[in-house]
Amino acid sequence: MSTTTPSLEPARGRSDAPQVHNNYIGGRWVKARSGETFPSVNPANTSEVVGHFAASGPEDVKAAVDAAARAFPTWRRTPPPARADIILRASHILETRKEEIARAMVREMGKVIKEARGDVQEAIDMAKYMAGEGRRLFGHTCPSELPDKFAMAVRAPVGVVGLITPWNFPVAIPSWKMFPALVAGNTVVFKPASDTPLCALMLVEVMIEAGLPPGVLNFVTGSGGKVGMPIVEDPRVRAISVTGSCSVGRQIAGRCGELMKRISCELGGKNAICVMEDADMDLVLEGAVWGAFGTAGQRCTAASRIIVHRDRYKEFLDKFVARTSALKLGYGLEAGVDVGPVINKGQLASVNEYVEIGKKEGARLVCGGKIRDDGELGKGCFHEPTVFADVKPDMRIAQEEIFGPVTAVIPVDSFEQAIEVANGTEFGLSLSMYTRDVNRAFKAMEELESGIVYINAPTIGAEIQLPFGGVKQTGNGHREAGITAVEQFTEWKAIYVDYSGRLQKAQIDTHPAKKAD
Ligand code: UN1
Repeated sequence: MSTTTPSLEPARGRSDAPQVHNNYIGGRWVKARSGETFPSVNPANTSEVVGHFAASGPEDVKAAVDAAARAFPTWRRTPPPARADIILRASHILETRKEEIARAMVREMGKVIKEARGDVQEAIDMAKYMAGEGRRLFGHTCPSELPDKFAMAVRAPVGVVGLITPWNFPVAIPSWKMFPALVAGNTVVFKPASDTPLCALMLVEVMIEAGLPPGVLNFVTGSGGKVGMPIVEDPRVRAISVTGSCSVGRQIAGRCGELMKRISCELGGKNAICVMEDADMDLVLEGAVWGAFGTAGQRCTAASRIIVHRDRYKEFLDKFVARTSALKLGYGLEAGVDVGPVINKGQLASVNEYVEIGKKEGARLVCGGKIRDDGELGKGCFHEPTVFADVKPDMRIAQEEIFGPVTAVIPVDSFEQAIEVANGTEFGLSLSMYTRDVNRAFKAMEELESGIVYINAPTIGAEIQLPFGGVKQTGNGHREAGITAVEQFTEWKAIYVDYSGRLQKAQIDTHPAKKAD
């Protein structure tokens, strides 16, 4: 393994003007072959350019896959604990740069500073966990049916893997994929969302500084069509891990199916908090506001439905609306701001369209509902935190992922009905139950159809040591994080060692023919 570590990108930090940033391929910062760039802007003030990034195409992807394929044999043979040492160093560098990266994240993605720090912390946590994985990567042994024969299953890396990541957790989610992929011995081509390339680039810088050899991690910015799909198509890329919208996920998964390629998808959610008549209302309110409007509702796990027992419905609604209308919208670096902008103008229009749909469907708009185009807020993509009441479970605003600060409050008459409504969407990422009844809590854990269940906590707040992912249309059966994270990035190899010195036939020698046969 080469010990030379390439320097940080030379262009960074030399002036106040937005920098032009390159791809990182084979240990070098290189321009897109086209020579073109695209801007990344601040969603709280769209006239502020955060940086310019390489508008790459298939030829850049090819160069990145070439580099990853060249680096693979050496990286594969590097002992996992040595690979893990680099990831552990990355955790320390992330700790040192946490505030700087978090502040860049607020500028580029819009979430408020406290949450941005949490996003970077999630990557630090993941780095520490995956560094430990370097000394586990457990396989298993089992007895052979024959004497003098040993049986075991070990993990092998898949090869070159393509990571396609979203903008809503622009450091955390790449880390969920990159760290397990690397510790397991794969080399990586990483395409971040075009709304948050700066955050992704900072993570790449951290990995370089931590000592990752050239070619092991390659970074290519650009559109899904010109960069994402060519990564999927390249026959040398053996696995794809994507987090994004259902339509993108379906397109990629479909193509990977045809190409017989490993694919793990983490897609939409229509998560719900259920509030039973015995719930602690203060706890519910705090959780519901955080679950629905944290990250301006732009989490796969956001509580976009709140299902409330009719006995507490009015009380909940009045207090929830009061708390929601007190939330302060604004730029996430300013003190006292609770909710930032949505990611871009397209998303703003889409959120507002759902508000119109909700009104037309006959849901009662009780809070918010408007795009803010006044004053400072008018410079960015701000949408008021919005609450619809009296929502029917089959309305579109109760079925489709909005990915913005809009939540639908649905009254129900019983615990059983709450569970039925909670389960009644095509998604199954995160569901929550507020109750003080231990029997109901356990029943809910059993009956809620989702990859993540919370009791007396909102739908957001997953920790990296447990599996993350969902059922139904949320994904295709994979889980990120925790002990499951390495599954998508390793192949099982079953190994039999026969030390008997003779040919032993499984299934046959163990059941010799009877004399009469
Ligand atoms: C996402 O919603 O896209 O559980 C990821 C949470 C965070 C991760 C969310 N730890 O809300």
